[in-house]
Amino acid sequence: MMRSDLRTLRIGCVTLVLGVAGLARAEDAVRRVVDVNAGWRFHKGDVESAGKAAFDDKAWESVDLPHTWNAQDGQDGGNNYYRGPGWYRRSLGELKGVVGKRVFIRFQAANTVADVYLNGAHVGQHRGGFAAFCFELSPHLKADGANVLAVRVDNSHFDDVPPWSADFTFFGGIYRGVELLVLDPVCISPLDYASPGVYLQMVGVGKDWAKVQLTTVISNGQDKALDAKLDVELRDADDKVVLNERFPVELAASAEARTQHVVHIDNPHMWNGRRDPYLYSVTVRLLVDDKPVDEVHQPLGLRTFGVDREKGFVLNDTPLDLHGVNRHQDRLDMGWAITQREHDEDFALIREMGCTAVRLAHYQQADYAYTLCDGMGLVVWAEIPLVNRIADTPEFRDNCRQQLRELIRQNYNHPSICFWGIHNEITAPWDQGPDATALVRDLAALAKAEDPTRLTTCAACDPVDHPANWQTNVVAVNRYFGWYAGEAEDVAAWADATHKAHPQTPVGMSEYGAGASIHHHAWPPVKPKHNGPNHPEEWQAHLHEVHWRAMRERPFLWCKFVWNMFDFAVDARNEGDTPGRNDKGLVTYDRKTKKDAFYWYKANWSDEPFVHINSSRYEKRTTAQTTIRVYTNCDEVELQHNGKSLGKQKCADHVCEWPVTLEPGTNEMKVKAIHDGAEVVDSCQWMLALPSSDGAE
Ligand code: GCB
Repeated sequence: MMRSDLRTLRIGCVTLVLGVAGLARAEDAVRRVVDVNAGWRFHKGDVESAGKAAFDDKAWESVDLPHTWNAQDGQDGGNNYYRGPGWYRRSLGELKGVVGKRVFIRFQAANTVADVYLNGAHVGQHRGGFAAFCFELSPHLKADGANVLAVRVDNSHFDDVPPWSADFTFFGGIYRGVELLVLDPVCISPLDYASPGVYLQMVGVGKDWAKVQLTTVISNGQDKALDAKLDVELRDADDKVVLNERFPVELAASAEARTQHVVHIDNPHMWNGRRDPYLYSVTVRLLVDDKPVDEVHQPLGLRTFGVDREKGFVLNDTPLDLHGVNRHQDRLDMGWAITQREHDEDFALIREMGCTAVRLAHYQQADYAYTLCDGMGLVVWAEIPLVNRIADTPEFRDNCRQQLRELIRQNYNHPSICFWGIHNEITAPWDQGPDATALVRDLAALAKAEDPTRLTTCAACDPVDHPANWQTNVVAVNRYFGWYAGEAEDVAAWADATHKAHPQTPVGMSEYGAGASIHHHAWPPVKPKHNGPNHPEEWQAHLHEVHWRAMRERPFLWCKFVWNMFDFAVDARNEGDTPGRNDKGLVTYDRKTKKDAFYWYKANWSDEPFVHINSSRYEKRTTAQTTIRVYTNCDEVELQHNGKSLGKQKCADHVCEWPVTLEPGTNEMKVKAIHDGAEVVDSCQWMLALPSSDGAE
């Protein structure tokens, strides 16, 4: 129930002047959303009285959001990046007045604990670095004079907030966007764990019908009971209205109502993964006295899914092999403060490689990332940051529960999400904490209570049989054969044994991989020291060849996720070619270079014709005899060496190999294939300098 202090600000005229471009244009919309990302002042460190309205911040740095204070020190190694408080301030300009409006502020994320002040008053605190959060500003807004917003964000360690420890940098700051919502006193609530306030759930499907249950959270900020209406409009992918229904709703005075209605859709067009990621759009409009006072738009994808212990993932009654990558959200020189442009680039690469699924590890990612997956038809595993070490306290458990609720409620309507991930490697012997079984059991039950339609999962590690790893509907395991332990070839026997040992639960592969530098090379590939300075690209490609050959023959592995799509920052690491980097990506941290292993997967997973010469960056050669290897999804490839054809080859299993004798000096290598009448090519240059007999090159 909402308290009656949700009164609206009743002042003067109709315009909220924020000193930001764009607001005036938003005025006509039923729901006004104002981006307040530009024009902030920032100070790293704590400052007494920085929350006060009159505080002078002129000397502070000017920044725009998204922003992090760790873009450099979080990626340069040494495990010494700044973890502490930082302050942001911004004027919302002079408030000329908002007649009967309520104003909310919504942060898409800030890491880790954020305290929000308006005009010196503490508006609210949010604990957790990855979910959106929303506070109502109305009671603290001033009718005249500037309205000053101040936000203290702190990325220190907090005993009650996961993650406690993990293999990635915890970038501090307001690293996603912030917006103001200017709403009517009677509105679809933005305060239900900062969710859209509308939940769409497919509750039944037949040959030519589907039934969708719509739950709407409505906040009545008026101190009188009201009869309102909900207008539900469903449009197909061509923007044609296919359903429009109205439902009466009764709203008690100064209270929140949760209403439920069911709509029937004739001849539903299913969301079918990458094969056909068909989306409807739903508008839920709230009417008072038959006038629209608020509206929310959400995607709707209709699908059924499940996991079969033998066949793996099944989408709309047809098996679909879930293969793809894990993705972290950071980027060179930007940390987590990325924009839609970077998300677009990341997911274009993931799509290009031919993934059918993605694990968005190890925390809630931007709403926009899940939106891209909806549109591309990628099946998503979404998760909370319950990684490695846990605490056994009620406060820690409550925060896990809060972060799980936020993840689920905020992302409920993304059809791409089929799995809620509860934890990652919390039984790790190298980071031993308290027994996590009770916590995981509690969280798995909460996920089911919040959302009975999705499956719960986890990423287990040794000891895999620990009961904390077996509390979810399906389980997956992180295994680094051929890197941290054992040989790459061990994966096949491990998969068979694990499948057999768990007759009740489907098991998948949540992580596997190897580090690789585009500057380190060795042929033939030799297994390097995982924490050593030399990480040859060829070993990574070899390891992935072995893994994929074994896994593709095992449909019972319900997921197969490479660790990782991109190199990422771990300030505590020092290995490979760059301190502070985990280099297990198939693409470099700056997204500029696709490593050879990227093309191995593209050859297996994508129909887009290409040829790719491996080791093309292994430019300086000292032995004449070598093998040229080409990854391709074309049937036949021709090789030219210094302009001379070495013949065509049928490529077995996406790999063509030719023994080559390099010539002293420049060796121009060129491969080409014809696919559907079109030529695809790749080329590179290698230099051979034979060591002289006295040892000098
Ligand atoms: C894991 C973790 C992941 C690490 C990865 C690695 O098992 O889940 O967070 O980054 O191993 O590279 O060691």
